[in-house]
Amino acid sequence: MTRTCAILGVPVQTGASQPGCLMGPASFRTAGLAKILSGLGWEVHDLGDLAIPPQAPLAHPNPAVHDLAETRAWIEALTPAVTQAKAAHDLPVFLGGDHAMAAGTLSGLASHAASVGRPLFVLWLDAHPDLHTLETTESGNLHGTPMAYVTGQPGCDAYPPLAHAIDPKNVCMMGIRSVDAAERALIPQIGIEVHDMRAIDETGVLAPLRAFLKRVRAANGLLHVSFDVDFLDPEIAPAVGTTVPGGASFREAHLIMEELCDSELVTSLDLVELNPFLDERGRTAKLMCDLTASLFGRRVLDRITRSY
Ligand code: HAR
Ligand code: MN
Ligand code: MN
Ligand code: MN
Repeated sequence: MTRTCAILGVPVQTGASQPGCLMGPASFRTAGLAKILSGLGWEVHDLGDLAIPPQAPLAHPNPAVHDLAETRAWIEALTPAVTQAKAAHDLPVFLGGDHAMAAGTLSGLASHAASVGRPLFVLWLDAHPDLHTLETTESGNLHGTPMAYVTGQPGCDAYPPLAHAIDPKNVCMMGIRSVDAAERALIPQIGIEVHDMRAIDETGVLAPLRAFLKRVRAANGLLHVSFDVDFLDPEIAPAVGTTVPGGASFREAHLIMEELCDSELVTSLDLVELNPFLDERGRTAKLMCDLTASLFGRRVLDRITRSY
């Protein structure tokens, strides 16, 4: 049976410090994402771009916080749209937009997971854990907050009330290499599994990924992958506002996508933080599309057996 994939554009950029992520969905479409996925045998439904109405400013006790009303509105618009997109398609792809988008996609997916009675797992590919609350963020850039919100941390009550929190023990982070003090304290406290770049250097990506996928399978979980462009090394992916040196290589990233494909466990995907204004002749957009292709079944040679 043909598997269906939805594409939903989410042109949010107010969570970042500089403009440009607004053009993310257009850049993915220009790079031919829909055609690539349909070429791999998927039935692709492009749902267009989500929008929010203009917002009146909303103040927060933390004076660093900016564009709070916009992020709130995106979460409110996304939550039902995402629940619906997931209910109707095997593998919806949410095109950011900055990573504040994940506050809405994960809130919507958690509701969907609750409605089908399965736990939601999250593979978070990022240089950053995005674990700030609205109280701890020093930059005030709300793309640094989605993981705190969706795991139900106190300090996010200026966001819409969360119907279903995600268990932090069901989250696995890879690629992490820029962590602020408040986030550093929170990680062991809530028990998120974090494989920083040093750990990746030591073990490679495959061993920790397989261990996580084994847990997802044993729990009959849904698996959401949240892929921040800055997970990748800036040498291969320059189109992001928050580059951090020492990121994942071309092959490490493809290997993760290939293994995810073989696992057949992935049920939704975020592609976030692409800032086309900073790209070089579309190369980051093209790379993100090729990585997505690996997740959707592009391969050099067929493999017969799963390796775990
Ligand atoms: N932790 C830093 C801050 O809060 C940087 C956050 C950057 N976040 C993203 N998404 N680019 O991962 O400002
Ligand atoms: Mn459809
Ligand atoms: Mn991020
Ligand atoms: Mn990041």
